[in-house]
Amino acid sequence: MTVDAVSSTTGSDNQRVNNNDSNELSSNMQHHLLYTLGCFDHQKAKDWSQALALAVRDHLMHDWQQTRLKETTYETKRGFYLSLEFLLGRSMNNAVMSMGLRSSAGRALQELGQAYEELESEERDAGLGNGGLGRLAACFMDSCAALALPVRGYGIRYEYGMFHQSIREGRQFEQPDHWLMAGNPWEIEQADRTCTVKFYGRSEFYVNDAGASCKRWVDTHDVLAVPYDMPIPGYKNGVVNTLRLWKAAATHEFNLQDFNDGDYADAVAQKNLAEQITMVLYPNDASENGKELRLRQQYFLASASLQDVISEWCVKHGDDFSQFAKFHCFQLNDTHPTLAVAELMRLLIDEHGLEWDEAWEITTGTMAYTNHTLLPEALERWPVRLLGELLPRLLDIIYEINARFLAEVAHRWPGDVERQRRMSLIEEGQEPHVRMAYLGIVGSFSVNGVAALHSELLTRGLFRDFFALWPEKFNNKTNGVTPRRWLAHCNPGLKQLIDSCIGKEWVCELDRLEHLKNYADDAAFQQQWMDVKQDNKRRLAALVKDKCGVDFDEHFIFDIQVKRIHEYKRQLLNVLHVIHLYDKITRGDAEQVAPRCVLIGGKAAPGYFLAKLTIKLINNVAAVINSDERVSERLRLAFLPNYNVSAMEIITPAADLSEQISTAGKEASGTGNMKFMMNGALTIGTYDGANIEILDAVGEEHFFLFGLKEDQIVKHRMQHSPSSIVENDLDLARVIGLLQCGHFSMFEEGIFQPLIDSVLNPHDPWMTAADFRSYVDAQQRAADAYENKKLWTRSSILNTAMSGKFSSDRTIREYAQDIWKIV
Ligand code: 26Q
Repeated sequence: MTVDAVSSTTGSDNQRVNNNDSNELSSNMQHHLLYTLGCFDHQKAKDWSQALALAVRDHLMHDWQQTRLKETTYETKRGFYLSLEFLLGRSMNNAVMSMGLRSSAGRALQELGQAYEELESEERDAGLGNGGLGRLAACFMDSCAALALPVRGYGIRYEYGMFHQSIREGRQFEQPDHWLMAGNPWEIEQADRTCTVKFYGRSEFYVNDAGASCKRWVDTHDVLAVPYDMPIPGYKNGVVNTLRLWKAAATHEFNLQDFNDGDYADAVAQKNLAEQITMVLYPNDASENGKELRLRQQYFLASASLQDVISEWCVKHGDDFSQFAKFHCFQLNDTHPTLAVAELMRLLIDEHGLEWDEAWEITTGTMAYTNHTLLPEALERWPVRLLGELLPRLLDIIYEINARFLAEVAHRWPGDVERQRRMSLIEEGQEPHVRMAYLGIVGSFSVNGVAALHSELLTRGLFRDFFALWPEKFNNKTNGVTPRRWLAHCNPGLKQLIDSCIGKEWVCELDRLEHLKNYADDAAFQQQWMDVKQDNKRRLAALVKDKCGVDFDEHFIFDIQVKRIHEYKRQLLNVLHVIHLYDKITRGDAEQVAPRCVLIGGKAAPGYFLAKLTIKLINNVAAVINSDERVSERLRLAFLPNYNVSAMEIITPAADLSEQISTAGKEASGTGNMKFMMNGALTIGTYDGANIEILDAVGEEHFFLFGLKEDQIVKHRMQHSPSSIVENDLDLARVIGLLQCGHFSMFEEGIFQPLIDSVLNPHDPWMTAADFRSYVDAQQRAADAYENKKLWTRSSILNTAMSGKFSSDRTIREYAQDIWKIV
């Protein structure tokens, strides 16, 4: 953009208003209001919001075009991030900040009688993900663009994203999230890049023109994949990368055929069947495992994305794939897109005439797999029967990959049949299954975990046999989060304070935050730091009041746990502690209890009984605590409904204490822990996932560590005896007693018994009783520490100062250097 001679400074970002930008935005908004949106009068905030989005989008089109043109010159290698989930949240602020338009947009809107913040909050979250894994993909896209790396995301354009959660009588209810209802100004349909994805049919032998015997996939039911592109702007660097999301549509031929046969109704039904594929995001739910529609989604993404990349390649190189691996790398976000391994083989062999060995070299030279879980029950397996029906040609290929792989195992460990059985891609049994993680490992040149402990546990446990065979494939890439969204955008007060001390460069070089250490003991700076936190706490308190009707007092410690509800994450342990505090206060020990507001939020998978019951417990306990005046002077509890990305943007800056309390060895990494640390919260946490690296970075004095470690858990498991723990711990006994006697379920007798049983179960996999005492003690240390505001603030500053490692820029640099080899 040209620089205008007359500029002034406004806005929270202290950016200069560029009058050209401001005028351009203004006239483009008015243009879009009338010509694109057809608003003749009575424009509502949502209309202005869309008009603003379209005007901002116009502004980045030129950079988008330039970035795209560079990609297809094949001068450099490119990365492709394949993921069933991209949990983007809102796009507006990201785009506006990236292009340095915040002040200009503010001015333009002001002159049109609108407020930027209000329009920003009109945008619906793109909730195209469940939680950590999906949000990680979104942070990664942001970092790739910020680092000007040629990386494209491929995902699914779900019509319905993550469900909306409401709470009635303390229980979770799910409503569909039709986020596209009012249109999505950030997407552009690219109909001319539509491709066809095959399903069903059968594979047959035939003899090709050269007289060779080949296989092909015939009598298929085809579905169209239509791409929708979303811009991913880099932070003030002129780069705009692409996130390409696929929508399923019925093929024209299909309809025509049936229409011509006179079978109108059937044709329409077929159309629906095809379009079902991208209708809804699956919640991460064990009870949903093995669903055919989910498999169709996975293949749909893998096939469409690979075809798209290959067709771009062929424009320049025809069927010459000799250099293909030099220019492409596919990162598989968990096993969800791992059918890509078999699909790339199929495309290269069946559609482009390569020999097996050549195709295999390309496949294993371009695929890289990331694992995100250690829970054995979460590892994906698909029934062979289902694969054979839905994707017969892929099953052929998987069998062939397995045969060749097992020959390699047999060669390495002659006669070790048991090992072959263990490592086989096919799990034998009544109903044989394909082990998707093993397909990912065998078909990739790189396998990584997402935190140091997690990666180590993978090679020691789940993937031990594969590590013995190919140690060089395995590596760690500790997760990170984007500091643009998770500090600069969500915490403008802190951003301004940090900018004023150490300059603005930290936004793209987060290690620079370490300079804040020099201010950690500065009384004036500490006061400013506290003031920002108080403001942020007031902002969250208003949200809690609005959504939960609970009064949060910003002078209390804000103790927060927000994440998916799962037994291993132990929201239950948190509630047990809250009940313990309640018990202490009602017993007359109030003076001993430091004033505390506890906030818990998160969605339970719709079919996950104990997770949903935990939500009910939190709400029932909250109702008792908040209505008892003796207690509510010191203790408040609220469950925030419909926790999502936008809610997190208000929650993170307001936290004093971040709850990261998973059973050691179960949380692969965690990323909420990083967002909280960056915003100056202190962590109360177990020795698990990335908590360990947070602890290492900030030091034990500024972190409340508790609980058994992973190796202790393994040892302790055998003799775990919750009943004797309860016998020897009066506090826990009283908590269980309160639950048991129905104190929190007055008119709902016995409803919490399953939760009580889970704690008292000697085989409790989550070891809740075992960590109770240690947790309560750590909470006491946290409460005591909070009494000394200066020391607490010092620790808070040091947490932010030492959070540099947890920028996703660092993570992406590591992917780019070590795996993708694109820098
Ligand atoms: C599987 C089968 C059928 C339907 C859904 C799923 C499914 C969907 C989503 C399974 C798993 C997920 C998501 C997993 C996830 O979010 N894992 C988290 O990944 C984060 C990023 O690496 C880590 O920080 C967390 O520790 C990990 O739990």
